[in-house]
Amino acid sequence: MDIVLGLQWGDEGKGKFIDLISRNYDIVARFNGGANAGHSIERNGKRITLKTLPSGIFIEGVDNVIGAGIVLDPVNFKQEVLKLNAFDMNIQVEKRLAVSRKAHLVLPTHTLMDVFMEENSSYNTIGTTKNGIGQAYANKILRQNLRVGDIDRSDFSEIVNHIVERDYQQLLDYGQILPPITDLKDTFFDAIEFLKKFRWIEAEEFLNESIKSGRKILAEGAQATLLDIDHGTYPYVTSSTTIASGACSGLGVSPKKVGEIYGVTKAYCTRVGNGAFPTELFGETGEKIRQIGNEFGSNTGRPRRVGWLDLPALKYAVMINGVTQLIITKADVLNGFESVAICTHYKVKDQTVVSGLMTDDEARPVFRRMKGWKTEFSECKDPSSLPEELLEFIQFLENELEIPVSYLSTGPGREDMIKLT
Ligand code: 2SA
Ligand code: MG
Repeated sequence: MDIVLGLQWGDEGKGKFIDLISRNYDIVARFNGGANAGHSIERNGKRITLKTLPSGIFIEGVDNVIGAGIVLDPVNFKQEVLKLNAFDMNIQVEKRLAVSRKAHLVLPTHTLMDVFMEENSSYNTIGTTKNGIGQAYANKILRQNLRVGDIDRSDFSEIVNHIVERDYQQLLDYGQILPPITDLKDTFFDAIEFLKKFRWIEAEEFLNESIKSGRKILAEGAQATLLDIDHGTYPYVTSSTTIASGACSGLGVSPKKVGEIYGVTKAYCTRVGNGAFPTELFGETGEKIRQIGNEFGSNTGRPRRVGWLDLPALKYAVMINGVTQLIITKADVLNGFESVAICTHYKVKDQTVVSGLMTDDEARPVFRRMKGWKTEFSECKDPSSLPEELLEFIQFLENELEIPVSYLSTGPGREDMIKLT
């Protein structure tokens, strides 16, 4: 099993990379998160954003799996599937997807509670995607949640009604203005009926049997390393394990079965939501990168914060995940820049820090300026056609991180990806 994951704060272009390489695999499996993901893929010049569905869904012959580590919102899932089936009549998600019976369900009140907490927290507003992710995982940890397999229980509706009514009342007591509870329930149970059309499986059995019979699995990470619940910029993180070990726990596959770990990074940094971002750019350059790079949340449309590449954070992410190959995306966004910068280390008081996550206000990033590159990327099809300055940028990262850069993405389409090694 190989793993693809983001090394920054998400939106590194994992979906596009997976879409490219998934034809080399038999199975693509999502292991964490849920509808908070926004994996954008271009098809015939049109952009489609996947949320809960794995990014292998476009490739005929690839089995897609939603693993136990996922929190699945049936309502959101139904909308996503209908949209995708309408977008491409040949896909028929039902045939290409199987869902773990152990995946957790997001209830409508989880989402409402997420919105309430975001709008009323007095001390740490996270800037969530308001998809009820934290609430669903919290209830999972409390051992109070329902899973896909529970839908078969005779008392399933009774339990859902109990939880939803209880939490709805709590939100009313807090003074929230809410949609009618009957609407919430009807939409939810209708989406549950829809979910019944899909194959529910013991995903860990299926995946391990597949490995035994020589089939190749690609584990697809959502969000990214610096948003990991344990190792990210807590509390400004998501609620799941986004790192390589999350692929093993979220899918039920042993670490012994892991091969390549592809880490995806942009040539610069972005972040949506609150929390530390020491290389953030506030002026004209930041705005320019945001506009050229179309740095807006793919589902929520939120403007993403933008900054220079953070090498200490990248080293930390490579270490935590055991990345074996680096993928650099969006090099084209910096095309034509006179110079680009990379934060090589931090000064914290009189200390120098070369690897780690800087959340300390006193940490001062120290930048290395490098000459920018200028080329016609549409004409660059192999490494030898890349501008020298960009090759130097890549070489610098390879030396510092001690791993090869195996792919470089130079545009939004699947064909805009150059294999370097
Ligand atoms: P949540 O909703 O509880 O997971 O939010 C917690 C933090 O995690 C961040 N987060 C994300 N950051 C970048 N991209 C994400 N996915 C979408 C995208 C987001 C969108 O690909 O564009 O459409 O805005 C994602 N999902 C979660 C979030 O910003 C919080 O900081
Ligand atoms: Mg995204």
